[in-house]
Amino acid sequence: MEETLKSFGITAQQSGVSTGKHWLAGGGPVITSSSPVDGKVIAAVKSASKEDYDAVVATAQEAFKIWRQWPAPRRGEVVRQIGEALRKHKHDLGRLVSYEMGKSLQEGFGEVQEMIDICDFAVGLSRQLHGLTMHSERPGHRMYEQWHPLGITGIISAFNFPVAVWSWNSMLAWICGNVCIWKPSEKTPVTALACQRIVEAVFAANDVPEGVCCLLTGGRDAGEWLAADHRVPLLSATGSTRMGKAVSAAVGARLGRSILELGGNNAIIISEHADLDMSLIGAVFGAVGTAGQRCTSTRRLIIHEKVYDQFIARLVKAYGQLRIGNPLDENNHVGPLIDRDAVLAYQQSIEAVRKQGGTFLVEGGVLEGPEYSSGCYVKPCIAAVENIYDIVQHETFAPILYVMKYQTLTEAIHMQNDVPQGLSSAIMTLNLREAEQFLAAAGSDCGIANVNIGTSGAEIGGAFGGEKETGGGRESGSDAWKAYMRRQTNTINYSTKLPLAQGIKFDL
Ligand code: UN1
Repeated sequence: MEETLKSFGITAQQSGVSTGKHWLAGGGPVITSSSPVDGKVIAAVKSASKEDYDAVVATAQEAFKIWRQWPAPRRGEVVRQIGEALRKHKHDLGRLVSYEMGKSLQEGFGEVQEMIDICDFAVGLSRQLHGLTMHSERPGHRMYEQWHPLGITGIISAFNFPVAVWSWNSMLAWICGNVCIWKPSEKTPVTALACQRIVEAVFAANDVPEGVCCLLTGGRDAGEWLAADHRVPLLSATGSTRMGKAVSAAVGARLGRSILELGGNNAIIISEHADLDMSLIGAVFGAVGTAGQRCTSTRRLIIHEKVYDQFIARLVKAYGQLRIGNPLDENNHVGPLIDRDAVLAYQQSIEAVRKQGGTFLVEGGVLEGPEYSSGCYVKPCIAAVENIYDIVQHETFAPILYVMKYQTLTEAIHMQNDVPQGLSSAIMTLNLREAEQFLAAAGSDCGIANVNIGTSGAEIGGAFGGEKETGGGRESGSDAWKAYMRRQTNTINYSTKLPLAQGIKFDL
């Protein structure tokens, strides 16, 4: 890994605050990043002080004055080059993601691929920031709308997708003409340093002004500075519902804008008409992929009573075949949890499941032995539960899968919706009526609803996000870009009169 760090110019003692050109001293507390893979320290990163923060914001404000005037396709060309650079660094960055975060190497590469994909998407979009034209009710008038850059976009990202979620936000924000200040998770600052280096090189080669791409390593304080700061018109935050509520309240108090992408409690309904082979892969990958630490991870399976026993038998067998261990070894399916706190939360949830009446069909537990010396490796487990249990209503960021039975699809949809979160959902069925019922207005209440696909692994082309306690924000594809711009309605009078709207007469 040392070589990988060196290739990104990352040292063992490193500042984590950058304006895109200069690295500030980093006067805040030192954040030590250690790998959940083997418990070793990767780097000690100096975080931002309030003075660093103010310096970064001041630089970003100046940069915005210039960057907003670059034509959007020219900004897109810079993002195209970032995509090229990411292609070159895919292997190294993917490995670093895997090592610092603990997801499997395949998924580390997949994460970098998402970044490349959003770059490509943003390049095309840079020529398609379309507004509408309207017909004015007045003669000799033209009405249309334009989308203008907004200003500083703050990005708070989570440890589980330490680089991809930043890229969804920043690539769109940049082509939209905004400047970005990124506060990465304090659990994964090193991958953020690597991304910053990659972007800095591309920006330098294109004479992009200093301050368009800022990195602000820090803890909760740094997030609070961004949330309270009226100089930051938009704050996009990914993380827990608790964090999102605090961000939303602080940004809302100053009538700023936020994009929130918070917790999920995602279910797959497995119908009696499902292809069970397909359902098995979807369910297992959804539940154990990234060790259950995606916001889209499958937390609940709602299974038709006619196929319940058969499917559970296959599921239990599949869990028996899972290989848990070093995620950099491609033979392993499941890596570690992010840290020991996460292990504790996993253990507490298992305890709560038992207390509330759940029965384990596959037992969990913390793995021990030299290969698991970081103390972060746990066994994916399965519990038969009732949807209404308090613990089932919560998102535990760990590979704990809840299973439950249903009789009618209406009942299954009710269970699927009957949780506080509303991110991702899926139905496995070959029956057209069932699929359409699931997707209809009275069907899934989630931001993402899939048929014959699991809950995780969304493509970047669609808008990503969810309802209720998931926060309501949308990032990534479709027209999510609109949240990063301000809309302006323009009415132009090219007649020789000044007729008033609504037929009002006002003669002097
Ligand atoms: C997240 O877990 O915060 O759909 C993002 C997925 C990934 C992104 C997950 N494309 O699972």
